[in-house]
Parts: sequence; structure tokens; C-alpha cells
Amino acid sequence: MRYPLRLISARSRTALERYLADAGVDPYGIRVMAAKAETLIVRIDCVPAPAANIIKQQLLSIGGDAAVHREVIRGNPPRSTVYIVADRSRLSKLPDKFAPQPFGLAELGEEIVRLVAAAEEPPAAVSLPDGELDLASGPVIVGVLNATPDSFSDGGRYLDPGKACERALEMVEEGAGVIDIGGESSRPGAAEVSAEEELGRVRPIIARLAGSVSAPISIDTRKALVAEAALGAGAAIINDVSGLRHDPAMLETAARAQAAVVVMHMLGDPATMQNKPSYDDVTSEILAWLGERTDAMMAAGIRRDKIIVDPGIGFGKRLEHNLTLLAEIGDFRSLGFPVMVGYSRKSFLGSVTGREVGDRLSGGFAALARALEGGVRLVRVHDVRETADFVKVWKAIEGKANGQ
Ligand code: HH2
Repeated sequence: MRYPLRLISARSRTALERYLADAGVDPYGIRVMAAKAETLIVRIDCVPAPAANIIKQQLLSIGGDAAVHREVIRGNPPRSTVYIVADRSRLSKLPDKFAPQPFGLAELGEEIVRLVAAAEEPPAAVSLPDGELDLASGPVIVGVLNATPDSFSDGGRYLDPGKACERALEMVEEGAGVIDIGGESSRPGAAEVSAEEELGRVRPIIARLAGSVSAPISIDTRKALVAEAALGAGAAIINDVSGLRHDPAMLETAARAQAAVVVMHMLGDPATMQNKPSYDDVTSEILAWLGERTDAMMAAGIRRDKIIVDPGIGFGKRLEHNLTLLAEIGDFRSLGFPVMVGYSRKSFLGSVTGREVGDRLSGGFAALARALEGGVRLVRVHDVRETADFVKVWKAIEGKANGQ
């Protein structure tokens, strides 16, 4: 007799719950087994050696484990990165286990549980000045509209407000949930334009569109003056590629207007960002940077439910950095904010495929697949119709995996 065997590749909890339900497992058993089947890995950096040793002991005592530097037991190196490996039900015991321990471990235990919850249940909506942007019913496509003469892929095409509005309406028709309008190119080496010039390009478009387009409008700018006028004309989201660092007034402007804000990581500014960018660990450094920026935003009065984070593909990153960020994009959920990513037509796709800017759609789909798999909620793209088709099929397959 041969038993039919099958290695289950589904990693999501919902997928496993469906299998167990189909096999007639009782609801209590399903909950217990699903929690046991999912191994979670939490990385903690810069842990003092004695604390790393305690973490390992405590994890072993509940049937989990922690990977630490092999010499940490001798106290040299004095600090270690720690990888906690445990299933969900064991991880939930950490606050109790860590509570009596020194070195701030009591807080760490609570923090880990919060981190896992925040990463697994990202916000279902982003609050706008008037209403909200729904993220629960699937990834949102952010359609790019550059009213610039020099943007790297659509420069010069939408300088005329009539043409720009037509394209915006077309993108909404095609499936865009947000229209992102920019009046200054941020391509590598781009020169800065004045606020007056930038505003002269975007305001007529936003003013015309505001009454006629159903999707919220986002203003892609680093300047508070431009953001303020754009919001006054009907925009609802500020997309600042400088992470609200370029203009010190941006924090206050965003807070006052109750705008939603995309905070994107860039190393330096567009003029210098590609001058030998270097990182020891690109994902960890950008995670820490975004953590600091979002703290500063909230301290300035921008509400948590208005923030979207973006690792800034191509902004002060080499090919290897862009690929690593996409490979590890799911880790950005650790921040507890919706994640947006913009890979569309960018030069890293050209580096891998050898294709020119207008011929990078298929290469971009690989980045899109990775982004969706990593739980990215907003994708910023030029090719809305094609992206919408991809997303529809991806969602249909996801639905099957989750038993819908
Ligand atoms: N990329 C570009 C511009 N704005 N904003 C966010 N949040 N994320 C991105 O990845 C991003 C962005 C660059 O693309 P594009 O607008 O097409 O070109 P240009 O900057 O030359 O106008």
C-alpha cells in the first residue's frame, strides 16, 4: 500500500486553516494547529551579550529558539544580532517570560508581540482630509502623471493640462485608485525647479481634476508651498520623495491640512543620490530611517492613520540595493504602516533586462509579484491598465489560496 503524500507549500495561516477545515479538524484544533504551523522569525539588532544569552535561554524554555553570535556566550562581541525563531503560540508567551528579566527585556517582550500584530494586520484604510482610501479590498494602483518636461519616462507628455486631465481620467478608468501628480522630476541628477514653476505646472491640472475624478489626488512634491496650494486645489495626499526633510515646513503643512502623507526614503537629494550610494544593510537602515521619520511626523501632529511608507526604489540605491529591498519588501510591514512601492520602468529593470525605459513592463511584473507577495498595499505605476489586469489575476489566485 502506498499512502498519497504531499508537501504543503502554502505558508499563510488562512490557507492552512482552509486545509484543516476541509480535513474535518474541529475549530479549536484548527486554531491551535494553525498557530503551531507558522514559524515566525524576529530579528533584534544590537542586543547586549548577557541579554542575548537570556533571550536564548528563555526561548529554549518555551520550545522556541534564538540564534545568536557564536561567541556571545563569552561576552565578546559585546553585542549580537538575535534571530528569534518560534511559532505564534510560543511567541505569545514572551511577555510573561521576559517580564522579570533585566536589560529592558520586559518591554522587548511586549514590543515583539506588538510588532507581529502590526505587521500581520496592516491598516485597512488611510485617512484622507475628506473620507478614506480603502486598502482592504486589494492593493491600490497609484497612477503616475508627471507634468514635467524631463521626467525619465513620461517627461513632456502631460505638460498641457488638457492632456494631463485626459490621461488622469483614463488611468482611473483603467483601475487607478490614486492619481499621483508631479511637477518636478526626481530622476537622478535632476535639477530643482522653483516652487512657482512647479505649481504653475500642477495646479491647473489638480484644479480641473478635483471636481471630475473619483480617485483621490496625490501631489508628488518636496515643497511645502506646492503641497499647500495643491491641497487647496483639491489634492488629498502629499507624496514627498525627500521623506519630509527637504522643506522644514512640510511637517506642519501636512499636519495642519490633515493630508495623508507618503514618506519615502532617499539618500541625499536627486542631484547627488546616485554618487556611490552605500549601506551596510540596506533594509535595516531604511527601516530605521523610516521609523525615525514616522516618529517625527507623528510628533509634528500627523496622525498615524494618515501615513504610508515607501523604501524609495532607485533613490540613492545601486542595483543590488534595489533587488534586496524588493526581496525583503515584506519586512517593511514591521513598521505598522501601509507600504507603497514604485518600481515602474526604473533603471534597475533596465540593468537586469537590458531594456530601454519604454520596454520594461514585463520586467516590472516580477517586482510587482514580489511586492504583492510581501503585502505591499500601494503600487505606483505608469502602466495602469496592464498592472490592473495583473493585480486582478493575482487577487483571484490569492482568494483561492485563502479558501474564498
Ligand atoms: N518614484 C518617482 C517619483 N516619485 N514617489 C514615491 N512615493 N515612490 C517612488 O518610487 C517614486 C515617487 C520616480 O518616478 P517618475 O515620477 O516616473 O519620474 P521622475 O521623478 O523623473 O518624474
